[in-house]
Amino acid sequence: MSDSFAGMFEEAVRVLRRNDMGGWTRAAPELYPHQWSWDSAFIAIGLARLGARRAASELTTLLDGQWTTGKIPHIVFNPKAPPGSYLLGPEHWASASLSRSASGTPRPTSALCQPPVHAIAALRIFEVARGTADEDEARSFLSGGYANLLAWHRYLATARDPEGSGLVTIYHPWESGTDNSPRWDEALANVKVGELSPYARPDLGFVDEPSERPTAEEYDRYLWLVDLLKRSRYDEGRIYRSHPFLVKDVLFSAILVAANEALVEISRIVGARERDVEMIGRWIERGRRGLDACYDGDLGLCLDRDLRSDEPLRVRTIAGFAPLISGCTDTLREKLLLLLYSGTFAGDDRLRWPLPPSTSPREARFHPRAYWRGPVWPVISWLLWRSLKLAGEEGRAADLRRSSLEQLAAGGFAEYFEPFTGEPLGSDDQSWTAAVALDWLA
Ligand code: 9WN
Repeated sequence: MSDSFAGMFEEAVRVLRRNDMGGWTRAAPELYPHQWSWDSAFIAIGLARLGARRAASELTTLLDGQWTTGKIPHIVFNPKAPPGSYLLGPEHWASASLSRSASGTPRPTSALCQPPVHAIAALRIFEVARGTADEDEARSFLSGGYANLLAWHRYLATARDPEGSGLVTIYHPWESGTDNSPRWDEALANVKVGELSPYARPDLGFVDEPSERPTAEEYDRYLWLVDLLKRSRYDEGRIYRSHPFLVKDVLFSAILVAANEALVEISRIVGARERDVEMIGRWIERGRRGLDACYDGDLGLCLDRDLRSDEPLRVRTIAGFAPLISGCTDTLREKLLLLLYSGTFAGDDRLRWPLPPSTSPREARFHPRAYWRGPVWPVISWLLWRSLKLAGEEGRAADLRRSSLEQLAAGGFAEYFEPFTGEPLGSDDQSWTAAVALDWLA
């Protein structure tokens, strides 16, 4: 561990212990009192550094919430959370009563999903445990979870990609994990909000300023889209026919490719059938082809596509670097890296640290404090760092890691950071931020 970050590892452990709910971890102490899907995957990656058993239980408790369709819901609820502490509690989603596929889960769940980091996390638990006393434990966790992970990826490759495009369709900005990113502005503008019951915003009580959270207009649309999904009884076919927000998400799709690469390795470790391995291989190829087709030569980025308007969503955000995460040709990687380190992203000389902001500061809709419209998110930095390492970009990966750790040393384990000042924003003691720090420091 690097001396200059002495004490940070222990601090990160303290955050994860504070948020430990007994076998699983809440995403943040107050703002997010439940178990979130992709948060848990990142948390498991961090916990792997403390032992395989607790890291594995982070994922198995999440997988207990899996629907029979294979979907891993974006929230598995905490039965002990104070009522009203999070805007949409289990009673609002009513998942088990509206959909038979959600009825068998021990804890209630939401009905959306989030990017599939889980197989990457599961493999990481094994890799860290390999050659230690935890290896058998990690191997039996992989054997137990393999079928769940395969079912999850199959769900994404089928229900979420009936076109066979290799790209995942999302039904709600929350599914992207990058909720108020300008990626979704145009698609959301086409959603006509109907009659909504009045609602309060508990999230605004847990941050310093409302500008750090999505606006009232955005929230109306978020809630309206959930109402429409409920009316469809969360049935994929009905949603596909009538839902006004259907978007091919390039970041989600790229994470799926990377997760499928991890699943191939897992399938070999657990001795899965060869035809599974072949099928996963086909998903990987299809995913890369789909992402290639989304590359926009003018912006030099990969763009999401609105299926309702059949138009690409033209805005420069971190999601545009999706092919770095999925893996791509050397030529495309070179072009993307040039842009990533240019003044349009991490090379902007006003930045406190050379870390990629969630939205390019050159975009008119960039906002340095507003959540996914500009701030730096450590988990996204971690994903890019991992991709750089896999691509053999050791020097760039090392710099990204160091700058990220400097950011955390100065601002703590915040949810996200103002890119120019480094001010910590959103929730304090955010679990996934502490988790990626553990991985970086171990
Ligand atoms: C809605 C928990 C989650 C993250 C998302 C982040 C934020 C929720 C919210 O918090 O979303 O899912 O209420 O704002 O955008 O990426 O998983 O940390």
